[in-house]
Amino acid sequence: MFKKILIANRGEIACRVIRACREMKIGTVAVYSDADSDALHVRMADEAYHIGPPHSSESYLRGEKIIEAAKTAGAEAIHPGYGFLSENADFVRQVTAAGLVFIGPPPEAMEGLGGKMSARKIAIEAGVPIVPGTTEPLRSFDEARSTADEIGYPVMLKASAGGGGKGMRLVFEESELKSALENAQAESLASFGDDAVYIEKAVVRPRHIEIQVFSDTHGNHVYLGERECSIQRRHQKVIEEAPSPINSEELRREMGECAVKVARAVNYVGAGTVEFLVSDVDRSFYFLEMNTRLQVEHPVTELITGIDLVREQIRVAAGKPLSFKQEDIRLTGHAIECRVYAEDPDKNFMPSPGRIARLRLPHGPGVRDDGGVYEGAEVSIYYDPMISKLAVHGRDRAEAIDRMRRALREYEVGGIKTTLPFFRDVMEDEEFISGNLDTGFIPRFNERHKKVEVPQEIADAAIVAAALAMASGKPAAASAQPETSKWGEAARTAAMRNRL
Ligand code: MV4
Repeated sequence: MFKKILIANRGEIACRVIRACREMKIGTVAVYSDADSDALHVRMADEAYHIGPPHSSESYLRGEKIIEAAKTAGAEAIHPGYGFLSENADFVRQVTAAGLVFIGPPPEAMEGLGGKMSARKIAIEAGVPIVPGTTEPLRSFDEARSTADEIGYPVMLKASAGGGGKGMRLVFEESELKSALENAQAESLASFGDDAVYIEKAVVRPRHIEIQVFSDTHGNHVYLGERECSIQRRHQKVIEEAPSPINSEELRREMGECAVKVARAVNYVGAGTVEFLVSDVDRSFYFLEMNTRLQVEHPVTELITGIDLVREQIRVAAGKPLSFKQEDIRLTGHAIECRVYAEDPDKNFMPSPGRIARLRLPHGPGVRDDGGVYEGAEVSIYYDPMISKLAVHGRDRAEAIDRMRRALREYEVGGIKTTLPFFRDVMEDEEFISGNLDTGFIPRFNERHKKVEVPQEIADAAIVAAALAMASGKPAAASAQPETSKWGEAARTAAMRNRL
């Protein structure tokens, strides 16, 4: 077993990995930029190495600096956390070439699953259902038109190099297709330097449900239940829960077995998450992508399985077999996680950096706060504004909601704005409590609470446009607007979410 591990990350996930190492009696090495010299993960680690200026491209993304720190410290392995270099196959190769162990999957698996097109092909090969559509980028408008006729409207155009919804367009009828294709290609080129776009059947009112899988170096692949991640804002998950409110043993087994097929197909090693879209109409599910890292929302899976996923990552990276078999997995109770961001819900969730003048964390039965800050800490402008994840566990979903309400009441943050008030409202919301969730939840919630997610003038126009389009029975007005305008973007997003 390793004697010392370097954590190539910051914030709450760095603190999380340090905790697992401490319990395993493994020494910990933190790395930090100028902006993080007083950060919690630096204070918690046994030793810490400065790796450069605040901007990630000069620090947390500089693989050679991280490897140099690991060698100087005498660390045998590097844990990447999530984000930064956690899915960078070249970094994995550099770590291995330096004689160190990367705590994560092999680079080949990372590369095979990293591209949307190759991932879809792997899923097809593995006999896992994908959304009907192309597995190669569209070569012409005519091909887009004929494919759309074949699969039927509505269709979704997606950037092959894309992620997080960038370059994605929902198209309800042929008249919108040409402009949607041109704009998806333009946005993809601007965002990723690659204008390749493919087409899929649009899954209407989809739930985003993902399966946690774990594989070791002895050919074992196990699924650890599912997570419901349908409550997203701008394609960022904000509330996650396990199990899904659907909570069907059969669906869990079918999706879990598909997730394991994908992992086995690429000789996966470590923690991975297979994302699916699940139609709320008939519960059909479709492979979306596989994330080759530990996810932000891993705590809800840990709470219902009792398994420490970070400890398991470290054991597997050290060559040990998984400490459980599929038949050992028992899901107990229900867990919910709220991602606490330093953002102002009354100002369109814009970041609210600054000094945390007051911090009172919730505690007590079934409450877990994975945080990366302390009272007096600075929330920096340089990094993702998530300051912690508040997770709760109860015997069932109702108890978990009650516990989350109680924890949110106890949670106090002063000096900066946070998303805590938003979560307090969600926990009282009838649609949320019903568990009938889909990816259109937040736009509908905002409607009910008269909060808009985009600048006021744009939001009002977008909602009116979508409402007029709905009233007229025509496709969302947004799609008739110049797609490059912010107005069009906002209207389209609002309309897409309401119509999916
Ligand atoms: C879809 C979809 C419906 N049909 N693909 C969003 C980004 C990436 N995670 C994939 N996403 C989706 N792909 C098809 N064929 C619905 C989503 C989706 C979504 C779409 C619009 C607004 C919010 C969303 C949140 C999660 C997933």
